[in-house]
Amino acid sequence: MPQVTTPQLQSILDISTFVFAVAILIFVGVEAALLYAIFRFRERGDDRPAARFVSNQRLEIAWTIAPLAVLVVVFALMLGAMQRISAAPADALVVRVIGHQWWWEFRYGDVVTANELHLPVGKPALLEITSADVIHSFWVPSLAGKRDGVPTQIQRLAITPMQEGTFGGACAEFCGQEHAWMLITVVVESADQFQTWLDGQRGPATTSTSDPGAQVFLSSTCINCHTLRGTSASGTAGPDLTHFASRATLGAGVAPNDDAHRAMWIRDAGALKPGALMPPFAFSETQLADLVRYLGSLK
Ligand code: HEC
Ligand SMILES: [Cu+2]
Repeated sequence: MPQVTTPQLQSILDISTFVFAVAILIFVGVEAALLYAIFRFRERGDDRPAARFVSNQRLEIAWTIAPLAVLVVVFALMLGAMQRISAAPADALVVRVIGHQWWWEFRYGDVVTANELHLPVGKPALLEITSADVIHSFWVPSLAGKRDGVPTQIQRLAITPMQEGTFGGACAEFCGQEHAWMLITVVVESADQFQTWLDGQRGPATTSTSDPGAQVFLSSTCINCHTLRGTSASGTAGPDLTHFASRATLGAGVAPNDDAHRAMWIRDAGALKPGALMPPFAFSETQLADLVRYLGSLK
């Protein structure tokens, strides 16, 4: 059986189980009628067309009404389930989820982060899913169903996580070359841990302009595409890096977030993630080392 960790998944499982049970009943009923007809009438042994089918108005009405009734019931139950998986109480935690080629932006009010979604356990969250470019699809199978991120539209997905832990997900709509490396990490933690995390993300970058790594960053084109809150870097084409080092991976899950991979990423992001929309950089070894260390300090 699938692991069900949210009431929303339970709604989906309930309706699937019901439809499956109805399908089994129909299958058994139809097969039974078939076998009955074969054995009950086998001695007729008669292949005149009229003997094979004699019109029966009552039967015809019945087999028109019965499937219709089944579909109406399933449709009504489904409307209820759709409502339950996309609605949340007014005090729910609202997170704006924006798909980009090929990474995820998460906005908690004015707190902006990427690729790693944090949620407090036991509290309803309402994701408002959209896209900055093409159609993406937010999918974390252990927490909820899929929901497309469509440019200019907002689609809602409710998640009430009931278990702490780290849950993996992915973009589920083919969105270009790096679609397969557009992973999602969801960290479900206690209310206290979540608040600590959120407060940490809210603060400005731990930047001292005298840091040689900060100088490399702020004097390069990095600032056109990345934001470091509290500095002049305010680009939005790439992930907000204000608290980049608090994330476990880089490039939406393509590599662990450590010094070696940060260096590889800056030298040539396309070597780690072919097609990534970040250009390669030819820094000197010292500049690169300073930059990598600095990025690692952005907790
Ligand atoms: C043309 C825009 C552009 C420029 C210039 C640019 N980046 Fe990026 N950067 C991106 C994009 C887009 C991504 C996301 C790529 C992906 O995951 O597919 C990214 C991702 C990153 C990441 C990984 C972030 C994460 O959360 O996974 C780091 C670190 C990074 N860039 C650092 C830099 C540094 C340092 C510079 C300057 C030397 C720089 N970038 C210059 C566009 C840019
Ligand atoms: Cu995508």
